[in-house]
Amino acid sequence: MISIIVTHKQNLSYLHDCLESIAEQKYKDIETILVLDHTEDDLTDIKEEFGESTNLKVYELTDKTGVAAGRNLGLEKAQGDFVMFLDNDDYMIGESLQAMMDEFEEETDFVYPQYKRTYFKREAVLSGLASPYEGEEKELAKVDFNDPVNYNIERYDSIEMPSVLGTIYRKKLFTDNDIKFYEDQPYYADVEVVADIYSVADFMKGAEGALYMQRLHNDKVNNPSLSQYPKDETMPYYFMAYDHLMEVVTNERVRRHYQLILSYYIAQWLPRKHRLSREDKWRGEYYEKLKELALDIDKEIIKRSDMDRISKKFMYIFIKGNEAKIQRAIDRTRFKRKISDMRHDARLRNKNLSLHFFSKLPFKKNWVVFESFMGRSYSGNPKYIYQYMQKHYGNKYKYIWLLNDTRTKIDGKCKKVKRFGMWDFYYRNRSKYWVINMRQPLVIPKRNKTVILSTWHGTPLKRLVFDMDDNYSATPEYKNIVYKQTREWNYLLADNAYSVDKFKNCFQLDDDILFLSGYPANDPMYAQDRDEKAAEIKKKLNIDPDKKVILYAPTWRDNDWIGEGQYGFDLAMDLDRLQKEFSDEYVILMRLHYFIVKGLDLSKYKDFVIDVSQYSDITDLYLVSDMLITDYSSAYFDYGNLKRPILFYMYDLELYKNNLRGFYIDIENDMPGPVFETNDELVNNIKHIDEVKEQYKEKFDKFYDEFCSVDDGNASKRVVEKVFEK
Ligand code: C2G
Repeated sequence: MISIIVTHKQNLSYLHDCLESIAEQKYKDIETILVLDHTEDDLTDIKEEFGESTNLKVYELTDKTGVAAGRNLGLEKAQGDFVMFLDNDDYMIGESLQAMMDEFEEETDFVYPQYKRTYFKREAVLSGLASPYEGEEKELAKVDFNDPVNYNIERYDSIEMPSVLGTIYRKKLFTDNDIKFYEDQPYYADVEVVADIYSVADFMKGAEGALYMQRLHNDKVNNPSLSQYPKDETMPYYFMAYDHLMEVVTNERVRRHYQLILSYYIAQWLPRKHRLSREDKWRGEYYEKLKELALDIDKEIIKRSDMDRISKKFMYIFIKGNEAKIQRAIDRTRFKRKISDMRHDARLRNKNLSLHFFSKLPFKKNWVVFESFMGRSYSGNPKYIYQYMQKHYGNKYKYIWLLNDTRTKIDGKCKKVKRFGMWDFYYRNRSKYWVINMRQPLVIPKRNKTVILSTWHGTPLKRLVFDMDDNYSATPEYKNIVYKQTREWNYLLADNAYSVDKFKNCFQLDDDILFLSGYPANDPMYAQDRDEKAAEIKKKLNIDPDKKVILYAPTWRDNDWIGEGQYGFDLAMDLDRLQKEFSDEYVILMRLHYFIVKGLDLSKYKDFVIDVSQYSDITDLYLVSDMLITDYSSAYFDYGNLKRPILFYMYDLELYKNNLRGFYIDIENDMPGPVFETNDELVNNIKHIDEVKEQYKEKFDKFYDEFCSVDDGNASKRVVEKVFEK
């Protein structure tokens, strides 16, 4: 029997995936030992769902805590001849147990699986939707699966990576040799045990049909994984682990590999940390210890490694141990790295210009920079705040628009600046106010007195940032960057009380920066001249005045990724059919999301379909249209202000809901218009739009009250009066 040992402290949804992967194994001679480490989770449902199928036995740590203690308790309780450790956030794919058991012969000590890493939940991986962990395939191509040392140890370039996870061991390997997990080692527990195991095991084999998925945590802020803890904190344990390795590892190949890893570590971190660390451990205690360890490293190891020239040079000096030379090398290495980075990166050059020059120039209390959709257009909340300021404050302020294309037409007198060009850095440094509707670039540091007015660009329907499950886009880098950016905001506008609530959680913000103002971009929908304005826009777009207008504004999909901020889009709308049915009565405005870079060829539908994807401001398009068709775009919350019918053509609802994003709102019950998935229903709903409107009246009114009722045409005024000095 195999005793599968799982420890659990938090993340019930992870544990669910993990146990499901055990339950689905055809190999049934197992027991699952779940050790609870003072968890606050309620496991009733888990026990019910997996009790039988995994032969679940639950134990609790009482006077101890930590993964090591949990696994040791599991080892004590294990009744099988074989043991396997599975982390509660990881899972198996395929018939892993069977595949590994098939490889065991009499003398085999352990059988290991293939390891892959992922940010995604099991369902996303199984359905083939989740993109693979970047670089994994390249990494795997370099190692030999059938060579255990190469695959399980030499494959990794940090000491914490080799692990016991997913491997099936003969239990006597642990009991006969008195191998236990080190309970005083909270961060690098596996490293030391792996070394112990390798020093006693003689026969090991890989099972290519077994696959263990290590889930990388995607929320560094609330739920960091080992490598994401601050180095300052984990260093003593790093040293403890390294000392242990040097003590027990006799295999020369493995020793040299660990020394190489240490060299990478020193070359990468020391020049950086030596200067920055406040407590100066990187100048004192840590520095001394690293120097001592480095004395044993053979120059040849560094010479033959794939380190870059700058790192190699640094390490040659470091391992020799001459104090004065090392100090000089640290400064020189840092400088050389900076120069080399700057040579390749114009933004970094400008960043340095900012740091050393622009940030020292006097601060201008009446300068305001505006940026909409990351410089893509003159639109959204920033545009309407700007227009209000122009009208009511005139010359009192200097207005600067940051644009990808400085030929963009902007009303009134303002300075147009190329986004990320040198002048962007200059103006952001000197201006007191930044008015944005997405996220500001961190490469341009905010000065202490800068006020960031984040207006955002929509009421959230799809889950955002910290509310996103482990699926597409929710990588730790993303969460970490957003966390940093949102710390810099001084105000965040919300269009309704619901958004206040959601933003607080998804951005992890305190109450005090949230401002329930309504959206400035929705002001024109309440303006007295809105119909005249609509007629003008209709003319500008060459729309036949006798035709009614359908605006189709779908959102983007995380899995259509092409490049950074760039996505593809497959049209699921049967335009031939719509043309046949409706071209006498309607015109369709085709408005793809600003992330979509691949345009559609609509030439065939001339006069019936007008491509307005490049049109700057969607508010104009709302004004001229008689109905909106969308899918999961927050556009419908804004459009709701016009009280015109909205259709939700959600042709990929299941996929979007379960694997791409998930929603905050109950799609089946609470949408203010029909939700459907086929072209038939689309045609039918358009045909009977008056009845549809009538049918949804009650739901629509409820929706309007909850999401649109703060907007009244005066949001710009409220915002400007609150944020800007009179
Ligand atoms: N938008 C647009 N054209 C589309 C879709 C959206 O111009 N075809 C604009 C609208 O102003 C909309 C905003 O972009 O309100 C946000 O669009 P979403 O489709 O909701 O997508 P996203 O950019 O991911 O923002 O809290 C809101 C979320 O962040 C969603």
